[in-house]
Amino acid sequence: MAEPRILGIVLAGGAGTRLAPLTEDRAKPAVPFGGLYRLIDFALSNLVNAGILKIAVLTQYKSHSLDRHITTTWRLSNLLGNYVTTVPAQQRLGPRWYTGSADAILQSLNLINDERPDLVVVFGADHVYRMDPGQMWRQHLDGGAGVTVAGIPVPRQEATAFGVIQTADDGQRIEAFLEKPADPPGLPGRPDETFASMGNYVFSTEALLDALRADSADEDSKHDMGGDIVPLLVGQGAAQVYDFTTNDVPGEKAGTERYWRDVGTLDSYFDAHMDLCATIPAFDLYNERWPILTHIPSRPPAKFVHDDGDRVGRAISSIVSNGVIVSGGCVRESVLSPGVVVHSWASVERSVLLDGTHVGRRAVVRDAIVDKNVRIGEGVEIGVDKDDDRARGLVVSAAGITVVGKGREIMK
Ligand code: ADQ
Repeated sequence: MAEPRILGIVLAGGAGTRLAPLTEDRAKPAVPFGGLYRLIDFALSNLVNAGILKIAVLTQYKSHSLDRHITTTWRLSNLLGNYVTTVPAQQRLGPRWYTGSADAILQSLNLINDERPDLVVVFGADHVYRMDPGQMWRQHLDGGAGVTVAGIPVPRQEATAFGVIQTADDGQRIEAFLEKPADPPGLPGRPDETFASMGNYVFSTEALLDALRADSADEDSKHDMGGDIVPLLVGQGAAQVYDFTTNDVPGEKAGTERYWRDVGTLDSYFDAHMDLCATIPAFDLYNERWPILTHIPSRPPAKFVHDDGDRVGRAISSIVSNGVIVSGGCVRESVLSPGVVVHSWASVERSVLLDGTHVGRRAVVRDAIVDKNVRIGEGVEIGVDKDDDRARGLVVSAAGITVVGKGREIMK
């Protein structure tokens, strides 16, 4: 077969309630990550780097900042008919918003009808990873299935949050698919691990359309991709798995362990940032052969000033974006977004500071996630005494990470 015509669909309607307060006024795919990025940049970069250049991003919940990010950043050349376009919920099939991710696609069928693709590649928007989807759709074409689901082994106790894949003896055909089972089954010979769906699918267009039509007629369905569409195709013997651990990405040493993080909770979001700060990070933002693309704000380079006695402006094991000024404070194992300012004798340790946040003189910020444009006053301590943090109305995560919501001003 000649190169297949492919339409990319990115599901970006998720509310991300477990990331609150970071998702108080933005959709989960729009949550900032890694200093300069938004979560959706990872899925979009993977698709675009693989040459999928017609992409619809289906949005619903609090989509304004997501829409602004996509329309200002992801502008592909119109001349060649390429696009990344956001598609808001529009009540195309009656007076209802999307009831689930499959309904989002059903209500957007006009996009598929316009493009007439051979394959529809449906990716989630919530994960941090690097993947070449080309290897997945080539396996899909070779295997002749209706859908191919990307899978990754995860610890069994974490699999309650995922779709779990059980394969036939050939290791490829999916025999059973359990969406978020209470007691996930282990892998043969590896009882502590489960094969989880990554929420990324390659569909042959006809198989997707047939499944969506059948599902829309089912009154008991929740019209969800993982909960309904994939199990329907599994029931027809038309689903196969793509093992993400076999994916090779240009610029990475063959055999490098695949990194994939669902940053759906405050703790996993925090941990993934700490991964970036490691000397040899498990996820390498610096691989220029498979770049993670985003909008880089035009701000001046980062600046570090003061070196007198106990006042040294520095950052160690940290990611520091442009527009940051570290003026006589010390930053360790932290990720600083554009425009963050850290003043004299302040200490920022194991923290994620989003755009425009200021840390005052002698303040301490530790084990914390601080959203945009927060003012932390002189001498204030955040993340040091968790009871103090809760008393100020801050969220403290299960693992003890303090989270400061957007625009807060915290003074002594
Ligand atoms: P979840 O992530 O829990 O599980 P879901 O909440 O449907 O499933 O989110 C999947 C993607 O769809 C996300 O990118 C989300 O933003 C988006 N989405 C959700 N509702 C939407 C809507 N109404 N309109 C548009 N987009 C919407 C899924 C699979 C599991 C799999 C995990 C992997 O169902 O089988 O294991 O992803 O994380």
